[in-house]
Amino acid sequence: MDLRMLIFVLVTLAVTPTEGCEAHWEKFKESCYFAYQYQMYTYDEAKTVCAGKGGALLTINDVDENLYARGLTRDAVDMWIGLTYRLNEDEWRWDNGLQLSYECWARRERTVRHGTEDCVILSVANHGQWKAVDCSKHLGFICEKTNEHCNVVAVGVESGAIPDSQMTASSNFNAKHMSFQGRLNYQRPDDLPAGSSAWSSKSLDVGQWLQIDLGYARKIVRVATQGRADVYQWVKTFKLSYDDDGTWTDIIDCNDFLRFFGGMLTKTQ
Ligand SMILES: [Ca+2]
Repeated sequence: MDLRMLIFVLVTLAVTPTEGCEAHWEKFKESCYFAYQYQMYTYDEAKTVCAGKGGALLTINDVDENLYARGLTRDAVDMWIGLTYRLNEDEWRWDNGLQLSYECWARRERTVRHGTEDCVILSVANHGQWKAVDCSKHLGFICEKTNEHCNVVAVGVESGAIPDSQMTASSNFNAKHMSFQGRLNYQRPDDLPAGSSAWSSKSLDVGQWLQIDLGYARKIVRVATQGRADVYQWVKTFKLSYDDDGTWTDIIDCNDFLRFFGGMLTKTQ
């Protein structure tokens, strides 16, 4: 190794303190964290600072993350986390709107909520447990950047967790190409006729649809499509729409243009 290469390696190590996170951010599992404890901010100010850095106030999803966050406080300063009573006046919610999957309230804190105590801290006095305080206090805070694609799980079309009755279509070509056969990697059960593979509409025209009832509101981040298994036939492009209030809404892009997906180039790609 010559000297230039050695210097390059040393510099590289110095400017990337934590693999996968920007400088000054710490990595833990799938997220990057930044603890502010030298300048004090209100809850709203802290939220703005985190957003300005491409993150959000910390959301605590499990006991490991809570212990890690407690370590970030260094037992010195109370820190805001992204938990508030202001989004929904009936319950505590994470600032991203999600419900709590894990809770770590200091003793009696959850039930005792006084007037304006609508925001939550990791409390030093309570060893990192959660405490509700007035949102206008000036405190430290923790920002988190998370990769929302890290915890993606299949909704159940491929596995069958979504039953046949929740897969409907504008039309079906015949009994071998029903809507419920439009599953990824579809395997024909023995009691269905040979040649059963893939959903196909009755006619070949624009406007045919396949509808999946997800059962409850879910955030969809990926859609996979696939051509027919036994014949070279596939959908080239498609659009996506969703309905959670009785009105179908098309997926559009950031410029309000209707977004088309797919563009399968071959039977399987
Ligand atoms: Ca988190």
